[in-house]
Amino acid sequence: MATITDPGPRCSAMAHDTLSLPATTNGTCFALGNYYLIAKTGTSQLSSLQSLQAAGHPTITGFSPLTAPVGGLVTLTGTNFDSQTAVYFNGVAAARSIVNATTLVAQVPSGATTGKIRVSRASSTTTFCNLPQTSGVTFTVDPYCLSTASYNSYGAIDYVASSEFTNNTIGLGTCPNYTNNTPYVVFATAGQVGKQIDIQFGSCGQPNYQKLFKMYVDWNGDDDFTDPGEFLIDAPSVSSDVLYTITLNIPTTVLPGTKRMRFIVAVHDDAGTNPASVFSCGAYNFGETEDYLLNIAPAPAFAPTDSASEQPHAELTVSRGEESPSVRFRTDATSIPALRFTLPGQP
Ligand SMILES: [Ca+2]
Ligand SMILES: [Ca+2]
Repeated sequence: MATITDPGPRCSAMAHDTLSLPATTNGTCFALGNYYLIAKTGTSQLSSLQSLQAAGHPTITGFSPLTAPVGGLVTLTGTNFDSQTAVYFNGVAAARSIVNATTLVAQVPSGATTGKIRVSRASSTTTFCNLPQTSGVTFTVDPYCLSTASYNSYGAIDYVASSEFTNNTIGLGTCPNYTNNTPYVVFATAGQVGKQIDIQFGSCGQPNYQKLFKMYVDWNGDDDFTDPGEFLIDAPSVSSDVLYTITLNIPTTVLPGTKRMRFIVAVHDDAGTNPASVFSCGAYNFGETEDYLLNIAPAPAFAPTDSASEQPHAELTVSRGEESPSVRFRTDATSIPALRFTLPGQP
């Protein structure tokens, strides 16, 4: 048996303690209660100590999605999640909802920056040793504002296609609140007139309630959709299962490069979701926000003079299906339970 008397510089924040343990490799980290210690002497018995290491302490094994904006939700998987589990995004404490001992949902906190996600015991000030309390993968904070449905039902974007890609989720039975589709890129040229993007909405297996649709592009690349000309389509009423075509005219003045493009479909209801209450940022009750990228190439050196800036920036037309199928208005949009987010130690 070796006597451990000094936790060493790697665990300098924790209380010193004295206890007897089997001889172990110099520098090995192991746990006792809420404390971690580094062995200072000994050369063997390492394997017999492994089971001690994670006792009671949370570990993180993965998270999804890999990127989200401030306010977005990230599902963590790991071990020993309980009411004492604290979550940090690159050092910034986050509210979280414990689902069970191996799953929790954390909310990206204000002030979070891109970096690793860490879990720990809320009551512990221990500097952890070499155990996996920190994600191996970096979490990226999306600089764009959160736009999301609060509940996953009644409305979604099921199909988006351009000449570059087809993103078809019709019939998959999924009904996400937000989808980051920035791996899908639409290519266009500054000044181009009539770039087409097809889009279709769905009802998540529910009745076809009346929905609104809005489209934004961050033309000047400053991570928002609020500059003049960035709010492109404001369609107060669209239907499920109808193929629409967006006809997009690219401003002649836009600088080359990738631009964020945002689609929002939101179900009309009696709890405040109407066209006047849905913006490029924020939450609405039912529907889905999807983000894509638009890659703008420079205008040709000798572009025609009939400038696209003279044209409307975008319009939405029915491409296939009924223009005015029977749609209903939601009147029961209340009382769906949501995850409850708290910081450890708060009621
Ligand atoms: Ca979708
Ligand atoms: Ca902008």
